[in-house]
Amino acid sequence: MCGIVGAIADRNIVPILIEGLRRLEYRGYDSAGVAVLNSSGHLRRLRTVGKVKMLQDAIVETPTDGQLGIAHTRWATHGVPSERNAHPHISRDGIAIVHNGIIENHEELREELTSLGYTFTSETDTEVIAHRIHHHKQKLGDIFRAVRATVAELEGAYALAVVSEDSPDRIILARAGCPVVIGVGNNENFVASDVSALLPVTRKFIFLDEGDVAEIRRQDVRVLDAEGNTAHREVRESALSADAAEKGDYPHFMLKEIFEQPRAVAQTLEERVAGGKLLEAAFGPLATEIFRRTEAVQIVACGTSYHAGAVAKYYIEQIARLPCWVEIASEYRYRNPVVPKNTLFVTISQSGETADTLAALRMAKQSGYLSSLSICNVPESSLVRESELVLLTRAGPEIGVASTKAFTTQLTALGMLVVALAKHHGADAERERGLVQRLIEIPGLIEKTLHLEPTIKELAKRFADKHHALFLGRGQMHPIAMEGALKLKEISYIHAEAYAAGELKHGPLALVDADMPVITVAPNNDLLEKLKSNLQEVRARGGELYVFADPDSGMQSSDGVTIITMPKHVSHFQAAAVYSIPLQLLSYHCAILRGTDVDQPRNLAKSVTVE
Ligand code: HGA
Repeated sequence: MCGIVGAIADRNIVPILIEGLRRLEYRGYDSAGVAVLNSSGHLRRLRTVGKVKMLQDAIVETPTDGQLGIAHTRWATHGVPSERNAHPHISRDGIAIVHNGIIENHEELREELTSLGYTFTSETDTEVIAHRIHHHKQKLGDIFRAVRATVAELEGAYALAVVSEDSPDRIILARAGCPVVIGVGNNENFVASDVSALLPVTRKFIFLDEGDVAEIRRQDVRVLDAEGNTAHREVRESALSADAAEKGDYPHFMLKEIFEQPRAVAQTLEERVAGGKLLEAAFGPLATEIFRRTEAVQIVACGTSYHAGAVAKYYIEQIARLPCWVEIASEYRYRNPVVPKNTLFVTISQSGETADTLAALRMAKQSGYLSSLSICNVPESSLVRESELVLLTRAGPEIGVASTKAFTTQLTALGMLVVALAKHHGADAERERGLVQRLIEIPGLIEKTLHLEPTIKELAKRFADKHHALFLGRGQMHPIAMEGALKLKEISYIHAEAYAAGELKHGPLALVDADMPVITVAPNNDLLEKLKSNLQEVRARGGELYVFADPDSGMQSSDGVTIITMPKHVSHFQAAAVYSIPLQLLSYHCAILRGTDVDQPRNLAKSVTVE
């Protein structure tokens, strides 16, 4: 995924730009570039394909320094990864821009600019923005006003940083659908797409709102809102650790990663939803045509990713009204499946190197599927390279072996897939807007749920000496119960099983007694009353019940029944991600009490690259 860094200071800013890009590397990219205003007032641009290290080497070879500049790591959406498509893009008379996002009306704008005599040197959607700014600047005379006139014409999503040779004292920024943050320094200011890029130089940040256009100078920041009024945006202090691969103040990576989920989910949505719409080009240039033709979906994955897929099945069937099947990769790859016409093959993997999933994809490519889509956290992985469509989760590096933020970002990415499929199969713009809004609310709901940690820590004391536990759920919460049981097994080594609550009476009820805690997730959905009956069956056999319940579920704690109240207003489309949080916290605290190695549980590896 693209990253932006910019700086204006009284010192050479090139090392700041490079370090910033390096810190954004985990997001994935294919090329990198800088544009710096040198001491003679000219923009010097360097771009390279590959790692930031290549750009660093190019800078050593062609010494480049200056006190104002912008830099970019590109993850191509329009035009192949190449030097000429890498950002910054330049227009006549020394205007340079870097851009994150997708401009949906770029073809129209390109045609108009071509007729005005502009020459294009790249295949990107971004280059139209550079020329458009130049075009407006000729009439308006000022770079800030030219950027404002340009963004008014853009459809899609963007974060922009713009510099101009004739304005050597400022960087212009704009945001719609993609984040931009201003880093505030002493007699120097910075810009980035993510605070982590700027942590070595400042802890003070101003977050731009949707539609804002801003300019930063050495000693000044000016922001205009979408209506063109001067806007006051608060300066906030970041509590983030300067090193993302450090535990910071957390005792374990797993706990840190649990608490990173609001941000990870929000990042997964960035650039992909804007103005109540899903920008489906984020899945790849062929996405629209493929989703239009999709008549069924086959999902294949392993472990936690399989559980994310199992949740998606419910949503794909209920919301997009398409048949969907989910299977464990190690089983799927040795079957000889019959593939219905126009079936989309979806793989899910954190690392993108999971051997069974990769083998399943390779087999599927010979089996007559419509197309392949991977949902993955590692942009350079084999799964991503070998799939036709890709949607990257942006969880950042996940170091704890037990997956947490990778899971909720997978659910988010699958939520976007559901919206994309629904759009082509009957959902109107109103429905799309509603679903997109539900997705956007998930980070806030997770944040609220994380406040339950002290309660769950206390609760864990009642589990730590148990040998077995049963997790129950119904509908899309059944896979969440499975994920809860997997987490508890993985890190606390307590044997745990998950059942669809309606299955209890067909066998597992025989296990229930006072020593078998039964954990249930109970959002307020149309299966709630059925679930309550199943819980009565447990209680009648002396089982201890722990229920994470919606405030409107009507359930209350009583003898042998502990109700933990979840945040209000969690809708059907949000419940899976939100209700997985307390189960992660519960397994974490059980593991702590049992003294296990939380981040590296015995016998397990993070990326399962063997069969
Ligand atoms: N559309 C631009 C930027 C891509 C991007 O933001 N990726 O995350 C391009 O293709 O260069």
